[in-house]
Amino acid sequence: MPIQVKPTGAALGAEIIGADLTQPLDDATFAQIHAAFYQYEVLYFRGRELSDEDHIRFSARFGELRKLKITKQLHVEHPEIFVISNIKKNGEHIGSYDAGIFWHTDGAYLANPHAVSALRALEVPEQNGRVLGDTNFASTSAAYDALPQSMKKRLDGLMAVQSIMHRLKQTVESGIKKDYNEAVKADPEATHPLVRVHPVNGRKCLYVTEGYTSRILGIPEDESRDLIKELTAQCVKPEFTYLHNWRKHDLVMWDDCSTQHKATFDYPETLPRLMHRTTVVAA
Ligand SMILES: O=C(O)CCC(=O)C(=O)O
Ligand SMILES: [Fe+2]
Repeated sequence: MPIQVKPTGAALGAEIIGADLTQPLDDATFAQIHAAFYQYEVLYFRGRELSDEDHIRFSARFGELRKLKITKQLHVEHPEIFVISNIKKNGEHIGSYDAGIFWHTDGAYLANPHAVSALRALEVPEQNGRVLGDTNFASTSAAYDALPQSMKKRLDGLMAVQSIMHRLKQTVESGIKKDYNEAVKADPEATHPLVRVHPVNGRKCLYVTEGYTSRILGIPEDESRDLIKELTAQCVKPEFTYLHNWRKHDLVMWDDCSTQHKATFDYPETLPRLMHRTTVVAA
């Protein structure tokens, strides 16, 4: 099947045109998509409604899918699917309602973090002809490349703590949540290199986010705090970002080593938004 790869023109992201994800992909088509993914870091597919089975089958081509521990927000029939939604049923949200509130990389707090995430829009909030709830993506490889040599040298060999408690603390402090899901307490944090070497394309990527990075090890606490601030600001500079304006049925996938993302909460609660996400475990 001939497909077209159309770069967004931003530092990251490309649209894949002509791939029919409702059918199993042949190896040659998948190889093209795979190569484009590790080049552009974010890919999107639009225009065709996919089932959960299609979504699972396609994303599992990238590697083993993770069944998350956060049981409450998983799809009842497909535990590989994490539900993100502002919709309530019987007074309770049917999925995670605050995913993406801070810049983050999915699963960074795990010893073996996610490699790839694939998010599909089932319902999008639309107002005055515009779909709200964009997702912003940043290329942490482009952000690293643009650092001065002296900073690259300073970062060489540093390790940082990625902590779900750090995120939850900010969520509670900003009044979004009263407390947090018990299940995630089993995996509260992990230590990773501050600069990761991408396991597939070998690019160096800044692994530091507003949401999860609580501490850089081996340097004084105030220096760690300032450096986290400086590096997270570097990552999300407009020149390293791509803002995705969703359409219903879009499937957007991103690299969890070389990108970070943030959701835009600009839509009223009365407008339903429903997303399903699969995640690939790192090899
Ligand atoms: O809802 C969004 O736009 C992004 C949510 C998010 O962070 C995720 O799906 O990992
Ligand atoms: Fe996320």
